[in-house]
Amino acid sequence: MIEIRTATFLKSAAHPADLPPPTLPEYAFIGRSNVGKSSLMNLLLGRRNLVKTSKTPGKTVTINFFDINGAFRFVDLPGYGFAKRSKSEQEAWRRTIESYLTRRENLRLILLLIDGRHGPQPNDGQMIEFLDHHRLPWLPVFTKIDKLSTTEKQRLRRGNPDAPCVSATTGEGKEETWAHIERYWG
Ligand SMILES: Nc1nc2c(ncn2[C@@H]2O[C@H](COP(=O)(O)OP(=O)(O)OP(=O)(O)O)[C@@H](O)[C@H]2O)c(=O)[nH]1
Ligand SMILES: [Mg+2]
Repeated sequence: MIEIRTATFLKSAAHPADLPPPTLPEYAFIGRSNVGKSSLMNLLLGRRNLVKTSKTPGKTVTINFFDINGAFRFVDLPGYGFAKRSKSEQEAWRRTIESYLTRRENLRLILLLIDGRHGPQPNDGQMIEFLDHHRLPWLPVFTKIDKLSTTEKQRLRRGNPDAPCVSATTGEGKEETWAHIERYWG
């Protein structure tokens, strides 16, 4: 597992023009609002509250960049499926995210987080179609597995042998997720 020497907030971008220069490899986290993106990033980085988490879904509305070891970046993408967003806000979200995902030459891997209790939802399916259509490298990650019974966990793992199952609460799955990320290194 990689040693995290420094992990710092780099910048927020609301528009494609605000993106930092594509000078370092990026690993992006995407998924429904409240699925646990920010919490997983904090777990992987061993930082309690570097990436802001919230009980209120839809909190992250910008693309947030974090510099790790001056060597690569974690990218927190705003969650989808947040019902209270207006049509025009959803449209702005879609444009910003799609432009980032399809035009970012330094994007190495997209971690698509799925709630382990519910499995993929229709909007997860749409995101997967989008990622596959653009031939983008992505990895499913099942979250909140501390909420699953042993039997449910076994079933999830058997059905998805190549996907990490994680809990930001217990730390389970941290090393497994890093191992996957490192396969897309460089
Ligand atoms: N039990 C449990 N709760 C979790 C876990 N990960 C996140 N949560 C909780 O789920 C809520 C949302 O977590 P966030 O990490 O903020 O989720 P997010 O995907 O970043 O949400 P948005 O930024 O709003 O899209 C918070 O109340 C977290 O404490 C987990 O592994 N287990
Ligand atoms: Mg978040």
